[in-house]
Amino acid sequence: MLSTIRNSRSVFASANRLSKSTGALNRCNSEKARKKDEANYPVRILSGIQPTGAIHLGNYLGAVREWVRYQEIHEDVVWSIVDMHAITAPQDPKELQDNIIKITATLLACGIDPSKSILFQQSSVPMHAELAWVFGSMTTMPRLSQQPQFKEKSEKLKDIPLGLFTYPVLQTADILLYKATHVPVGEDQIQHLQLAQHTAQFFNVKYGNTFPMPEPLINKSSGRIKSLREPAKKMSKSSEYKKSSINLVDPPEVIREYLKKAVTDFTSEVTYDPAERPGVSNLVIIHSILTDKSPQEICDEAQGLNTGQYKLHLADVVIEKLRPIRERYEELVNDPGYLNEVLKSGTDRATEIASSSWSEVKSKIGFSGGILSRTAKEVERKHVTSV
Ligand code: AQP
Repeated sequence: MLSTIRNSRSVFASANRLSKSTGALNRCNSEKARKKDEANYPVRILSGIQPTGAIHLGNYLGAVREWVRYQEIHEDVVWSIVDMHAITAPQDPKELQDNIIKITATLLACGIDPSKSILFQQSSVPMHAELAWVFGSMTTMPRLSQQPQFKEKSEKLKDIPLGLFTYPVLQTADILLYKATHVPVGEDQIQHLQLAQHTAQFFNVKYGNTFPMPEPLINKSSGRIKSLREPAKKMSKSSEYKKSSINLVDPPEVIREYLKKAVTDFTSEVTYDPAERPGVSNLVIIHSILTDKSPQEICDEAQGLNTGQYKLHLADVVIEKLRPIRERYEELVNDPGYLNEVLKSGTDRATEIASSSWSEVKSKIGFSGGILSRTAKEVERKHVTSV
């Protein structure tokens, strides 16, 4: 059964249908190109997470929980701790280093298995930066200034780092360096993926077929979990409000306190209405995704509870669901030797794949096989003449 799933692309059918419905993606991904891609490139799934803080419920329900599922149904999966992306916002070096180790421990505690996945730290494979330079030379500034994340994040800044502007180019390099065919993304990342598709297409036309056309695997939960303090915004590692997110490894008393303080409204009933009642609806959606029940089922079960009582009930559910992750995390985080070993082995495996793509790119764009091979030929010619 498992091998049938592995050998087919059926698991991606629903995500592909979603991507097909996006006009621009459709243009890039003609059915013909897709079929050709399927023949040329084996399925490889790749995604990343920034070590900008502790993994929260939004990251887990929107991404990491799905990663664990992909790992179980497909053998070629690559997860990256994208520290190079993280430094596009100011980071304290000591904290960044700690976060990388803590995120590694949390991912393993969530079920990422290094024997089934490649898990590595982005900056330990320098070819990400090298390929990003190549792609940066093929990308225009108007195209980059259209990227929504840049617009959103730069709005708040007086001095905008260049890295924030070129972030999507590095993301393109992350994806294409591994010839990833599928990329789990939130809907907010669709345009970044379109840039990766555009770059792949541009490169393939100019230098010959080199990269697959990466397709999004859209998780409907991505970006859906909102801040507990500002329910109009997504739950975020870098929020200025301390009680806005629940981290997977938060102790029970913290989870209880933060949920108790979650912003709701003056209606005491528990209903699901994200437009009119974003605060309580966010709690319902967290509950619903965690328990694999529909929001309606959650509201039906909560009948008779006011929002204050419901928050305490939800806190118990969240604490119990996260307990195994927290306990495993505590064991792992006290074993930095093992965590470093996991990252090192992930780096070795990632480097192997990346080196092959990077040599191919270098040779196609004229970075290798030039001076060196000519010199070798000249030497050979001289040798033959003198003999
Ligand atoms: N609130 C969310 N709900 C659902 N999914 C979410 N993701 C992030 N926030 C939510 C998904 O988590 C994955 C990893 O995200 P990331 O670390 O690469 O960056 P991000 O999306 O910018 O997440 P944060 O927590 O908001 O980080 P900061 O504060 O550093 O920008 C992605 O797949 C994302 O969709």
